[in-house]
Amino acid sequence: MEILAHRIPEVLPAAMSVAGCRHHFPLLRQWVNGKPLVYLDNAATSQKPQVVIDAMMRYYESENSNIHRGVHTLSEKATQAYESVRGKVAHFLNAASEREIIFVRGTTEAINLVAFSYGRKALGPGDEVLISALEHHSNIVPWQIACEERGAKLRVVPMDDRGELIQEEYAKLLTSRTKLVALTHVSNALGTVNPVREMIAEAHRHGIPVLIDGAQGVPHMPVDVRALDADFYAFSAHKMFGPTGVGILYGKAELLESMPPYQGGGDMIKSVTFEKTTYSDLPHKFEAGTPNIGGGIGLGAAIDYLNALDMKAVMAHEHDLLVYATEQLGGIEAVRIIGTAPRKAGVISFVMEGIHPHDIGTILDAEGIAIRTGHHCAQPVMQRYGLPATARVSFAFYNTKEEVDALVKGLHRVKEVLG
Ligand code: C6P
Repeated sequence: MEILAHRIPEVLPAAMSVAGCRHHFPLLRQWVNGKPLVYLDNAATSQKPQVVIDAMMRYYESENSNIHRGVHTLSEKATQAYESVRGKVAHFLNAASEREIIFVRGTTEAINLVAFSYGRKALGPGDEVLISALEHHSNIVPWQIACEERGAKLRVVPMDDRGELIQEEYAKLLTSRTKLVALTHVSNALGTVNPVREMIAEAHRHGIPVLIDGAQGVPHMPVDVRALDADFYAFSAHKMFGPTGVGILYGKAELLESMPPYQGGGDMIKSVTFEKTTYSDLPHKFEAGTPNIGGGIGLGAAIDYLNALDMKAVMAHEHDLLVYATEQLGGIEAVRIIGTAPRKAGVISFVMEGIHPHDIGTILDAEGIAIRTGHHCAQPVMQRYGLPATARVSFAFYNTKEEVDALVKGLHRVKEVLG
C-alpha cells in the first residue's frame, strides 16, 4: 500500500510502502528480550520518526535559546522556528487563525486549561457539565474539580454493551443547565469512534459549546476543526509521532478571548505593576512561562511527517489491521473482546478467561511484544463492564499483519503457560 502522498524535500522519499515507512522509526528496529520488537502500545505513545528526532537535535545543537525575549540572533531564530509551528498546527487542523492555537503540555493540560478558565467563568450553582461514559480520566477529573468548586453537577452520557454512546440519552441530557459538553473523539480504552460532528451539532442547537478530547483522534484521521465546528479540540504531540511534553489546545477565538488566563507569569502579560496586570492578546495570554521549545519544534516536524502521509491510506491500513486482528483474536478460545462498536479505531481491548491482564502483558513482553494492560486511565469504562482491567493492543500505520500473527502466537503461549 502506498502511504506517503507528498514529498518532504530532502527528508523523505516520494511514495513508500508500510514496510518502507517502518524504516523511518529507528526504535522499531530494536530487539526486546531476544525477539524483534512488536510495538502494539501506540495509544499510550507512538514511536518517533528520525525526522522528528533530527529536528529536535538540530534545535538543541544550533538554535537553542529562549523565545520572545531576546534581540540576539539565536533568540530570533528560535522564536521564528517555534512560532512557525503554530502556523503549521493551524493549517493542520484547518483553524481560522493562529491565535486559536495554544501550546500546552499535552491533552491533559489542554482540558485543565478549559476546565479552570472557561469553567470558572461559565459555571455556577445548579449548572451542568456533560461528559460521556467513555472518557479518559483527563476528561473527567478536571470537570469534577471545576464542578465541585462552582457548585455545578457532572452528568454522564451512558453507553451500551458494545461501547457506543446512547444518542437518545445524550439528547435528553442537553438542557438549559448544560454549560459545556466534553467528549472524546476516540475512546482509548475500547477504540469507539464517537460521531462527534453530529454530537457537536446537537449541542449547538441548544447553544452549548463542545470540547473534543482528540488525543486518540489526530494520529489516525484527518481532523478539521471548522468542519466539526468544535469549540475546543485538545491533543498531545507524543501520540502523533512527536515528542512528549507538548500538545495543543485549539479554541474558537471568541471563546478564548472571553476566558480569563489559566496561569500567570512571564510572556502572558502586556504590563505589570503591583496594582494591576494587563494580559497579552491571544494566544500568548494562555502561555505563561518558558514553553517546551524543542518539543514544539519536534511537533512541527511530526506534522510535516503526517502531512506527507496519505491519511486515507493510513486509515485503510489501520482498519485492515483492526479487522484482521479482531478475526484472529476472536479465533482464540478464552479471548473475549471488550468494545465491539461498529465504528472503531485501531484499538482492541480484551480479556482471557481466568488469566489476569497483567500476566498476559508479562508473557507477551517476554516474546518481545509490547501491549498495555490495566484500566487505561478509564476506570469508569472498566466498571461499566465489571472488569478491573483489560489487555489492550493499539495500532499505528507502521504495524503489520505479521505483527498481528506474532501477537496471536504470543497469546497461544499465554494459554499454554497459564490457561
Ligand atoms: N492515554 C493511553 O494509554 P496525555 O497524557 O495528556 O498526553 O493524554 C491524556 C489522554 C487524554 N485522553 C485520551 C483519550 C487519552 O487516550 C489520553 C492518554 C494513554 O491510553 C495514556 S493513559
